Amino acid sequence: GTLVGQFIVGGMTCAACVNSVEGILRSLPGVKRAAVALATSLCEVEYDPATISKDDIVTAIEDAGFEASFVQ
Ligand code: 9UX
Repeated sequence: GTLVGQFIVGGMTCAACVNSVEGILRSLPGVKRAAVALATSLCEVEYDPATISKDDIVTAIEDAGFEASFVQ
């Protein structure tokens, strides 16, 4: 199955940051879809919880140099 999680991503200051975060997320095993909105800092990720957890997703965003928190 899949879940759709929403995360707030901090530290994105230009459109290339959005591409960077989306690229990182899409490269993660278990992530099926990732979309980041620069204006709202909201990031929606469709993922398979059997493969990757929401905490893994937060950690991957933080490892790329941004801030991240799970919303719902
Ligand atoms: Mo823009 Mo973001 O020059 O990591 S790419 S600030």
